[in-house]
Amino acid sequence: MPAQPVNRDRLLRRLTELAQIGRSESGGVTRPGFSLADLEARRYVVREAENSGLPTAVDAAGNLWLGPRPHPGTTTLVLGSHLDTVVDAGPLDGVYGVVSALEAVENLTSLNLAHPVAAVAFANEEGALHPQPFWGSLATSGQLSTPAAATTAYDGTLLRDALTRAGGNLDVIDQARLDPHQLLAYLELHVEQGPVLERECIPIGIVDAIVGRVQLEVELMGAAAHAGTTPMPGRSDALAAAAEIVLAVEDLPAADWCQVATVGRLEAAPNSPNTIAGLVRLTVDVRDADEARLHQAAGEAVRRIESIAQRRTVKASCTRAASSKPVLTDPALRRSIAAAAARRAVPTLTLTSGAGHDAQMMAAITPAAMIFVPSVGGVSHVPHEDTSPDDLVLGAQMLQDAALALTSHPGSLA
Ligand code: HGY
Ligand code: MN
Ligand code: MN
Repeated sequence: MPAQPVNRDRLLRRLTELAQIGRSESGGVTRPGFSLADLEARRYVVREAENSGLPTAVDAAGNLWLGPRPHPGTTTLVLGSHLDTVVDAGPLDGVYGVVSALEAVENLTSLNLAHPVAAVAFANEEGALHPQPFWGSLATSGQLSTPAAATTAYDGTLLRDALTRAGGNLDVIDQARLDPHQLLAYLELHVEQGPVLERECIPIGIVDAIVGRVQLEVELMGAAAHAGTTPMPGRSDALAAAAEIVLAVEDLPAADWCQVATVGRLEAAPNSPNTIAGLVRLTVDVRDADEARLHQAAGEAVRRIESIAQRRTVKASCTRAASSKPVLTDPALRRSIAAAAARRAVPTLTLTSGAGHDAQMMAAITPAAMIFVPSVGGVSHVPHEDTSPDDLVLGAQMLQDAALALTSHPGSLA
């Protein structure tokens, strides 16, 4: 029996409806992991899946499973991405991959396949509120470090409570860990978030590698004081030190330490116009496709931060909040995706992902690969992130076609 094709109206309706959940005044979407808006989006997806007759479940890490879950006696193909977003995000990052994975499971689950197909929305991929990005996929791949499990959010709330509210349980977090013997592979469909596919007028990207990332949390402790009565010499101005640090981090790629480096988050205290800032907290995001370069660059960032802080009599503390290895995707999966596209005479292009994804965590325990669709203007993590409806539907169809080819016969990945 052939598979039902992707239901265009259903796919686009779900994306439109999900984009209303966590909508901010700017027209963007703000659904940080484990936030109330994130929980509302998860409830929406559960309703949609259960209305299609699919079972749903939440594991100990808060990952939301739609359809059959990996289980003993078989190897399951997992399709997934994430529902949580950054602050003021667009309507597609992550959610497009989850909605398309649900669509594929709905269309394939009734077929008599050699391997089951599961869909998963990984918890807290972005780390926008609880600063442990890739939380859910780190947990399923057994890479979560215990200290991270006890973090508090940027708003001071406890991860433990937020996770419980989402249906997870920190005390038995290991139960979220997947057994690699129960997995056939992992496939993730995602918007490219960059300019390549649009520039080359190619509708389908096949990802060959995903860059690695180190995220530092930096705290600068100076001395708050009156802005008017405190002489310039001898100030211990945490915000002035931070300003110099932002530029020193920005300089790392120009000095050939790494591909990109960004200070994206900065909080000053007391953040008052006529008080010298005594405390600044900021984040450093360093990325590279080479693991050694990545860690050398992170080390150089810390060295520069400490040197600037010392010269400005500010105390700096740098902690590594998260890191992800650069990974290569699985060649056999890439060939499967290319073959699925060729069957529909769809042109493809192979490219590297500058964004991190749950696929790079899952690559630690099972063959993993990604399919990209073009991003209008090459932008993402902004409200005007966009992809044409035709490209969205074609990408979902490619995911489903590749999934069907991989699960129709035993050992298809040989
Ligand atoms: O930051 C990233 O690379 C992704 O959006 N989590
Ligand atoms: Mn993102
Ligand atoms: Mn994403």
